Amino acid sequence: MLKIYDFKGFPNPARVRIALAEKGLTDKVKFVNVDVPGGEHRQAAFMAKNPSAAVPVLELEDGTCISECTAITEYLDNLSGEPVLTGKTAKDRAVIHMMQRRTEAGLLDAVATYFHNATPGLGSHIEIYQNREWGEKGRDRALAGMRYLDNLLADQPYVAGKQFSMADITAFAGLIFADFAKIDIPADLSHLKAWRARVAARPSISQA
Ligand SMILES: N[C@@H](CCC(=O)N[C@@H](CS)C(=O)NCC(=O)O)C(=O)O
Repeated sequence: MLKIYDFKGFPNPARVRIALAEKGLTDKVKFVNVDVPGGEHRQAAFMAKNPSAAVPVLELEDGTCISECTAITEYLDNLSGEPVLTGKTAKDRAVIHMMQRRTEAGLLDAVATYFHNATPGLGSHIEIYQNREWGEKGRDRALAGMRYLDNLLADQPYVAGKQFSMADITAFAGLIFADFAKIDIPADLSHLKAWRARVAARPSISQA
């Protein structure tokens, strides 16, 4: 059986849990809890699976470990049919890849920079180096990322165009993380808020 090492409720694990639910694969994996707040992800046994010391990790039946939500999602997409989250045509695949990365860097990872540097984050035993100024910069980048998405979503239903994709999952997780880190979506970003409500109504989201 496939295994997912993660910590339920955290934003990156949520990306894979949403992808699994979208693909109807949730029952095909065994979830293994990694005590991230307790620092288990920094211990040798877990770092042998992911040297980046981060969850989630997908472990295949032959022992191959795949980290990075995008790589895991690509693997799941190749396992089963609709909806295809990473695109079908050359153009769709490239646009989804681009928008995913833009959203990951400009929103989700920017929120993470704020959370881990300018707030207590996961606690002093985990946050052994913090740079407050860099953290505040992350917050600015996250707010700019939200505004960018709001403009985009004025003209298209989903982050990469007409279809729900991996880029929407990344953006949705970015907003989950923003809530957690107490970065409010600016009140005037109505398109982003409407998109969020639309995506939140998908059955895959309530399962994550
Ligand atoms: N780019 C990675 C990010 C993974 C990540 O940062 N996960 C967080 C949990 S949401 C983590 O494990 N953090 C551990 C830490 O900050 O020490 C991915 O796509 O999987």
